[in-house]
Amino acid sequence: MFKTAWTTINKAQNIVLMSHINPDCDTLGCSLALYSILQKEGKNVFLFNATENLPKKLRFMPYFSEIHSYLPSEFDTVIVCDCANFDRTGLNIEAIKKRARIINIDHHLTNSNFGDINLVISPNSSASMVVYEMLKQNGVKLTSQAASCLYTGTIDDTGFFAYGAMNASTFSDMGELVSLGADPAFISRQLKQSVPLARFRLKEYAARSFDLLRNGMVGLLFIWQQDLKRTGAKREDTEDIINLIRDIVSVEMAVMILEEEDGSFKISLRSKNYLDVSKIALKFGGGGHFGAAGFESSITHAKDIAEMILNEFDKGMREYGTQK
Ligand SMILES: [Mn+2]
Repeated sequence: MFKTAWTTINKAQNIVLMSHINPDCDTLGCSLALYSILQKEGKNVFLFNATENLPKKLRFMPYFSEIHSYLPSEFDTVIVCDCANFDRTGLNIEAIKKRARIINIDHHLTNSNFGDINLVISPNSSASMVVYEMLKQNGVKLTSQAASCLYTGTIDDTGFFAYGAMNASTFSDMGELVSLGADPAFISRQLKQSVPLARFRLKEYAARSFDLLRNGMVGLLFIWQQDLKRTGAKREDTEDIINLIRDIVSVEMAVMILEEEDGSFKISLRSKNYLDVSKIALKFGGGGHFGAAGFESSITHAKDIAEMILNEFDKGMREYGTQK
């Protein structure tokens, strides 16, 4: 599988690298690493991301400034990174399929195998590690920029080696990336010691406003547009808030319901030990991993979404109880 994917990529001449909307380190890590390598191999490569305002925090990643929110006029191959389904790119798959071959590189359990070639390895710590494995197995020499990108994607997706599908080779791979030029201290500083004041204020709001339900096993937080306005926080500042609630000792499932600018909602789910939140997300048209998943909803009342999720929580916990 690793060979087929790389052979196909090698045959291509005009390649678009796609990452998911509201990108994180992993989706950018994959696409920027491949950009670095394919450019060196003499390909025409183009970085696409549909998000208008990319997270400023990730500006330190190599080639970040070369990401475009439009497509080039010509391309024959598209590589989609870290997307459980094609919609995550913000584009319509039918329109792209007419123009190019699609290579799907991912690690989500819920990946829909939408590509012409699907390099989906799940469970796996990150999509960046899937890319690294592909490059290694094909004897491709990494640039230091690529090593840095893949390290960043993995350290972030594993919550600094706290979760995700890790094994001994995750650690040896990370060691290899460091010897190839990734700088752990620099990357940690960029990711950890870079909290904007507005994000800090939003955390303070979250700590004050969440609800504990089901004997403290469920933590529920609503973030409304007015909360973002009041604190000055941006949408990207909400991304790790849910983890604060998950980390409370009694909490098994944390739920964050974020009101989007257009009045729709983004729902994030986290779990700890028993509950597979990717199953819940999948029911509502989303996806993710065992302990971290999400979906979008255009329902009018956020309270109704919370009610539906709580029902799924009860069902999930009952199921777990009978399996025990
Ligand atoms: Mn990922």
